[in-house]
Amino acid sequence: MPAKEQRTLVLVKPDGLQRGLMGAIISRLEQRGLKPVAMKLILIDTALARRHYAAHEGKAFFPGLVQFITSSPVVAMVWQGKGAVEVVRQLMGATDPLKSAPGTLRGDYGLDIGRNLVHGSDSPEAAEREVALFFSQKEIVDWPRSVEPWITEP
Ligand code: D4T
Repeated sequence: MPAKEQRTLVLVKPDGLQRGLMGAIISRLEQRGLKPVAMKLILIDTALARRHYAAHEGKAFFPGLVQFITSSPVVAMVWQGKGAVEVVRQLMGATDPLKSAPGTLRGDYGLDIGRNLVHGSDSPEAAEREVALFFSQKEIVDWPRSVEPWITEP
């Protein structure tokens, strides 16, 4: 991976798949210029959910959060590009869709903080931890993309 690029974990949450918004969410990341390097549809089990959301253990919304994220499949992905962690956070909008700007994924498609459609790592350190939680090294494909010089100046 080029030194100025980052990788980040993105989940299309159960509400995104149930509502048929997986394609719309993926399109937005693609159109921005980020490159997918790993992708799979999975049913998250309770153990993985608790590890992924370990920072929220003990909070009032934690049981509901674990119940929701394990209730139906998600699409787990790794996206790569310049500033990928911050770019994905901006594209998602604020955690609470009611506070998300129009034009963001949550601002365009969501109403409820407990059904906010998409997850993106919130720091490069979190991204590293979360990518390793969901994907083995073998599942991450470092593929060349011919359009690259038209997206990022070499
Ligand atoms: P995730 O982690 O899902 O990408 O969301 P954020 O990074 O934007 O927000 P977060 O970690 O603070 O919250 C994780 C997850 O918990 C849900 N949640 C959060 C909730 O149901 N009620 C709440 O009060 C909060 C703060 C939504 C996202």
